[in-house]
Amino acid sequence: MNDKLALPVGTTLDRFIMRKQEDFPFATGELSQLLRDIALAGKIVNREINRAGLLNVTGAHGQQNVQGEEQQKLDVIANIRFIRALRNGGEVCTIISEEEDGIIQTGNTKGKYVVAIDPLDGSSNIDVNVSIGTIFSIYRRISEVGQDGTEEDCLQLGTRQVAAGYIIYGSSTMMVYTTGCGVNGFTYEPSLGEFFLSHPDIRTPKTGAIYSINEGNLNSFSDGIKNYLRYCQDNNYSARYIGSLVADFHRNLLKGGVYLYPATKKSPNGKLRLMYECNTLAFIIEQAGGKATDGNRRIMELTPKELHQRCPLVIGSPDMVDKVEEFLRAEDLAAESIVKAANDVLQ
Ligand code: P6P
Repeated sequence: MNDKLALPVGTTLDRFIMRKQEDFPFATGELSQLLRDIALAGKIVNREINRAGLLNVTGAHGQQNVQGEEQQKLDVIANIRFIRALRNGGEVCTIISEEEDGIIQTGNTKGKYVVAIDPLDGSSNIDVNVSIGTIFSIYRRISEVGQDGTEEDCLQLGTRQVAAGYIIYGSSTMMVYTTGCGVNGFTYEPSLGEFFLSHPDIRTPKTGAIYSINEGNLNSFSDGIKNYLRYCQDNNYSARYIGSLVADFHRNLLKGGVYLYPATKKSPNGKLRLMYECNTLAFIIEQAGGKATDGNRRIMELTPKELHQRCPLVIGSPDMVDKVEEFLRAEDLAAESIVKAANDVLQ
């Protein structure tokens, strides 16, 4: 056979989704269609990002989002693109987005799914050509079909996610997602307009030597975090901090490492959002053999109380997350012993 003359191009995302759908005997294809809708919007956003400097869509949009953050033009464009794709796809009844104050009803009252999305995370980096990303979680609605989705549909525990993923717009554009049966990565081939399976069954290394944290906040970190950073430096770890969560997460997922965004004076509950950043990446990292906590509790078991709720995040290789928690527990023990000693003196 002359098959060497025409090497196979590999498995497209569509074909992979169809094959995996067979793993879900009662799947009726809606989730598969929803994943395709997200991939399509990702292709469109990818095109706009790659030409941002030519289309005058870089820079600030001139408004703030509900987070009080300066919206970039591409934040608004990406938000429109993903909401439109999910509305037109028909499978999603309700959306929460980092760029929208309240829940968004798509009008698809028969849609079985709810999506939580950060349409373009790290977008302040776009003007300087640094990788950015889209982060999304998919839940099955709790409320009856035939009506708009509810806030309860949107505020579900992270453990109830049916799928989670991200698209990283970097040196290449990739879509990485899980439906609870492992993590797979697809690289976009613009000349064919297709995502191809390039990173099957991703497993994160049990440990690593990379730590990602904004050390500019050092003075407002707890002693436990400061002691952990000293431990990293004493062990000659590498500090890598891109300032785009998806890019830092993706590197640590593949190479091993830990990303930390602890509580700071400016963000006493941490900066990152539970519903469409922390829960999403927590599902992925756990499916790849890693861990995600708030420094103490499993991220996916934190109770959501509001749409844009923030939480501290420690995520990555399991042994490294455990080591961070060890330093935080040591700090708690030290604090308790000081309080006990003071009480003993006063009695
Ligand atoms: P800081 C981007 O705004 C983002 O949400 C994440 O992508 C990134 O990891 C983090 O914030 C950077 O925050 O405070 O270090 O600039």
